[in-house]
Amino acid sequence: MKNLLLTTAIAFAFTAPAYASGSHDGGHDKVKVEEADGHGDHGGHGDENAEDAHGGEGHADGHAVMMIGKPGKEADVTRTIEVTMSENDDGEMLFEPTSLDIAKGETIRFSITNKGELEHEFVIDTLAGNAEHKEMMAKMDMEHDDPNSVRLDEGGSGEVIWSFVNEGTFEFACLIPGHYESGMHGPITVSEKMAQADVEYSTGKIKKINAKSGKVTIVHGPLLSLDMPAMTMVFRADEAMIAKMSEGQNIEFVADRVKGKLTVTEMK
Ligand SMILES: [Cu+2]
Repeated sequence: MKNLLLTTAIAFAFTAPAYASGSHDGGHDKVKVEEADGHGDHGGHGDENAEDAHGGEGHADGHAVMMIGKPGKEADVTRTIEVTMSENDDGEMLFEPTSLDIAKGETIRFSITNKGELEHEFVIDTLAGNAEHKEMMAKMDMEHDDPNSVRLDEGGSGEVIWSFVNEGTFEFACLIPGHYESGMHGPITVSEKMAQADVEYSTGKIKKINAKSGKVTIVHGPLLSLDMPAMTMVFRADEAMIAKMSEGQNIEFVADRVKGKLTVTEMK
């Protein structure tokens, strides 16, 4: 685990702007498959994809380039996203985060941890691809070993490295029978640019900070994204966020519901 954390930290430290290298395929049309340049590892790849369950999307040379993209290479990773899988006491099965926003051209390392007490999997595909796959799984729970998925025993961790070469709305899911229906799916939005610019900041003044309990009281203007009027409220904030705050400070911030609690997620 320590190793994984360290790797993740390094990956973050070297995270490059997501679309810095997007221009080399500029002339191609959207679903066009990137050709052989840079694929030095043909031999090792072919057999992994030999039994491609997503017929039609596979490529003649054995590289399964799917609508959602293609297996990514360690060296190309631009960002790591931690994903956890778990169950709760209400019988729901959960992914955290619940949705993923990705910029076209990013190669993502999904670092997946199964914090639950059941076996789970993380599969990324189109909605149709997942639906088809789910139907097959319902007939027979088979364990796949495709590069777009990882299946983990309780307490296990693993990763999927994936290059998102097409824009669109895709899906991450657990297709073990019954799990999708219990909540284990969420959207993956791949867009030309990250949706960051859409985030609306609200103004506020920090009235009180309780670092111990991770709470901060803010006298704030309207919270547009949450459809709330101006008032004084208590928000959650993590340690790093609280470290940047001081009482009496005027801030611009974004609040969102994190695990049901209003939390300061961005501040400037
Ligand atoms: Cu599951």
